[in-house]
Amino acid sequence: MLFPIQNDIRNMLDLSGIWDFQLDADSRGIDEGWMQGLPDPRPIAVPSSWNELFQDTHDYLGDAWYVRSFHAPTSWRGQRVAVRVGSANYLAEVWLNGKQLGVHEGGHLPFEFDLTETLRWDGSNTLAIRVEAKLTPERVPPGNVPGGLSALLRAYPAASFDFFPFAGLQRPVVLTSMPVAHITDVTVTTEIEASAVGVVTVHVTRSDDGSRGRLVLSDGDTRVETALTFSGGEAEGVLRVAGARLWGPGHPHLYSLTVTLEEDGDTVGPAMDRYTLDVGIRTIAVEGHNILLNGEPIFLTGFGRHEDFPVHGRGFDLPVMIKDHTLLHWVGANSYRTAHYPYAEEQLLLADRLGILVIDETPAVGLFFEGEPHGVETRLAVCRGQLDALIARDKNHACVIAWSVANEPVPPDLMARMAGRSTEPVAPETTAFFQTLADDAHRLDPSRPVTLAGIMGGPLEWLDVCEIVMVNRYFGWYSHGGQLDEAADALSQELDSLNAALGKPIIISEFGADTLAGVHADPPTLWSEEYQVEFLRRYLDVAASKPFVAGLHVWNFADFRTGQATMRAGSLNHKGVFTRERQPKMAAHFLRSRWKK
Ligand code: GCB
Repeated sequence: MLFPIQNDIRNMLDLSGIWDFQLDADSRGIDEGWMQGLPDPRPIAVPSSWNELFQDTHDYLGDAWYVRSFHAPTSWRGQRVAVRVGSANYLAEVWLNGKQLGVHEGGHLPFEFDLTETLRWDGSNTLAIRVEAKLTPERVPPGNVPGGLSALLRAYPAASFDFFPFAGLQRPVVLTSMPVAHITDVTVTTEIEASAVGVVTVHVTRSDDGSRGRLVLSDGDTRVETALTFSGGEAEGVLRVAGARLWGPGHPHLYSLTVTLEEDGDTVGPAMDRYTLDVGIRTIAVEGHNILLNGEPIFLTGFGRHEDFPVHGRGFDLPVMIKDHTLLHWVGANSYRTAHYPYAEEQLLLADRLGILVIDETPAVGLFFEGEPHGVETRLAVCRGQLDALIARDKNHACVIAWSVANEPVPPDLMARMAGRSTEPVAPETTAFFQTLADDAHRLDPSRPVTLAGIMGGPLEWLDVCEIVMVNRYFGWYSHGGQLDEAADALSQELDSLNAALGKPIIISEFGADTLAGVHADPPTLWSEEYQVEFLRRYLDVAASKPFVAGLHVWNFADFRTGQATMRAGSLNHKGVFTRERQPKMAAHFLRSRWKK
């Protein structure tokens, strides 16, 4: 699904603003016709998560209704009009003027419904979206899992993941218009030939059976174009850029690619549809222990992040995006992982523009394998759908260097493994689960490597389905607390054995210590700013001694909201090197001193 744009042919109307909102704890809304208007609404901001906005919604995850009215511009008449929702966590049902348009499952990827037949042109339209975010074992990510992470953390709400299950319409809701005969998809891949020729291959699909189109790639200095000839709604064009300026951190050069559909005929006809996107010419590959960007090894410095900020929760927030990217540069980070779900598309557009590398993660966090086999099958189907939608959405971003298909899936005998009582191989059907996801990612996008983040260094079989190994490790926090030299030894040994077993690039994709800003201790003790610095110093030093470590992502960029739990002071995970308000802890200055060299 193409990101909505406004140009001379396509239009968009952002429906962000104040909507009517009402909780529906007893699920009465459908029977009582709330899709036509709410009986007792209160105002709410779209986009935002509802949880931190009102006292009575903090932990509420049941049904809630959003309703607003709008007029469609009459100049759009005769066009294909759709409504596109950037993110509705978790399940959304949409009505226009009382007619049900459809249902969408999954909280962090966009969906759209065609309004062309339902839209009223002679008056006001009523758009209603019912959202609910119940935590259930078969959803992705899951919740209320018996014996899961929530039981371990004893967190409320009982998510099986360590971040708050923010609910609501969290990204913009946009009306789009385009011609009935339009571009349906664009897929760009780039290669570099000897003597700096950038080869940009563009695959375009369209909704009609027209035959003619055009590609233009330009950056102000260079302009390359080629005609497209469609057959069966598809065409491919190759643009060769001599002396191409490559994309990468420090030199995020972007070309602008415009795809135009032209009317058939003997002469070049008028444009029927047009779509423009940014293209960075770069390659990404894995060779031995290295991740190669444009053929050169690259070492990742950066963070796991979250979309999280006071008051609006996971709500779309451009100023915070700019602030975060500014701080990434300030601290010397060249990359981040979209832990633990796809982020807003605007974040990736910024990363393209600023030269930040992104490991793009699906919402598959906290997966588990106990229970009914059909439960596992249901989760696999949801994971596959989400991976498919993620790649469809983000495949053209230069910044995206890998797909992460899961974070810390939990093996059935985790407790025994934690206690060192089990080194048994995992059941082959569990490995098949991740092999299916890795195969899907490779099939959908052969141009990028696949990775997943293991839990406590394993299981090896799962890590081995990917080209890049990600390890989340907390020696010195969840174990070896206060004993950082022992923690560093344990880390060193584990990295060596992972390398011996897998022989792939390893990213330490999470490591960190909860730290209360302003708490100081000498000697450094748990929760103090000094301890966080010393903890990070050990990991950076161990990693520097292992040539197979290809990157370090500190957990976390900023403190973030999570469920209420005895291990989570103030319902926050305090492993941020910045506070939730984006003020630096000592650790941020320490990282800067190491990464800005
Ligand atoms: C992890 C998880 C992350 C948690 C983190 C922690 O391994 O991947 O979601 O927030 O540990 O702080 O416990």
